[in-house]
Amino acid sequence: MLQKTKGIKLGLFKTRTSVLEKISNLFKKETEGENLWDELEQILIEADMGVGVTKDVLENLRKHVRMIADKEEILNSLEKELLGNFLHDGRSLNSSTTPPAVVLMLGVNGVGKTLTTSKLAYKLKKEGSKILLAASDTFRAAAIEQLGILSKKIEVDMIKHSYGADPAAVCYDAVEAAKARGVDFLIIDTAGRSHIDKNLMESLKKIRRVIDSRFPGMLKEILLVLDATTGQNALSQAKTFVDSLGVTGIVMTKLDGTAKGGIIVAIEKELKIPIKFIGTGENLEDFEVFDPKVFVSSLFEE
Ligand SMILES: Nc1nc2c(ncn2[C@@H]2O[C@H](COP(=O)(O)OP(=O)(O)OP(=O)(O)O)[C@@H](O)[C@H]2O)c(=O)[nH]1
Ligand SMILES: [Mg+2]
Repeated sequence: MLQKTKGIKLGLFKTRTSVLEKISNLFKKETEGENLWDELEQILIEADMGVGVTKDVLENLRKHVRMIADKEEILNSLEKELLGNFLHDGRSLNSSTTPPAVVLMLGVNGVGKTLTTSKLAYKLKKEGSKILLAASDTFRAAAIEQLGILSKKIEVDMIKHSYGADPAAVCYDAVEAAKARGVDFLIIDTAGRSHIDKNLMESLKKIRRVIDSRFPGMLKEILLVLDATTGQNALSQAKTFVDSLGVTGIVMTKLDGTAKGGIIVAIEKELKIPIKFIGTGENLEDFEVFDPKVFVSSLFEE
């Protein structure tokens, strides 16, 4: 538990120091009245909490706190208000009473799908589950090799075809193999490309169709991987995936690389889809189940 908290705290280092520094400066400058509220609004927007969330949070805050007495008071109240924006449940990974549970990883290029696929596999394996990976990114040269290296590192088997093969055929074979081998979770890595790429969307829809029609009920999770460093762009990308493919959960990666970690709040509030995991670095261990309470307290704890 202690280690988990440390993970997210370090991962949120840039966001936390930026937000806290700016709030400290407010009090050093002895900003008062409307100016103080305006500057606070600016701080939350700069952390990428989004205009909607920021307005709601400050409106509620103003109802309860007429005069901001000190920094502590503001931090405590902000913590409470931000927490109110998160969903109450549905955060754990969907599994299956009749395994395998199939987990499909989606996202535009470079967001961290392949590394996240391996991080998730590694975590589930350490928890005692039997895992199989599928290299369904047959589009990018070297994608199969990249997942191959990671799968060896974590000692998990991988199903692959060759470069250029039909991604849905890889998935079909992988589900058959997962059934035959008594696997608990089959995790499928897919190709990236720009989200406006029609071919990618069609290819992903075909994967969904094949799994849903040939193996009804087995697709338990469609995890959308989003790169926190892309800020509000992540939100528009997410909407496209949610509308065309359905998404059961979100993984927010690269939180360690941004001062705009507030995007987490904006995404969950706007999409009403649970953020299930976060990535906080390039190591396989830099990955954890997302906990809003820990997130919010890590954000404001000095
Ligand atoms: N700092 C940091 N880097 C990350 C994190 N997750 C992924 N990366 C890095 O992001 C880069 C891209 O990761 P990939 O897993 O290859 O991304 P992808 O979405 O599979 O990319 P494509 O297959 O090209 O679409 C790599 O250099 C990863 O090490 C994270 O949580 N933190
Ligand atoms: Mg990849």
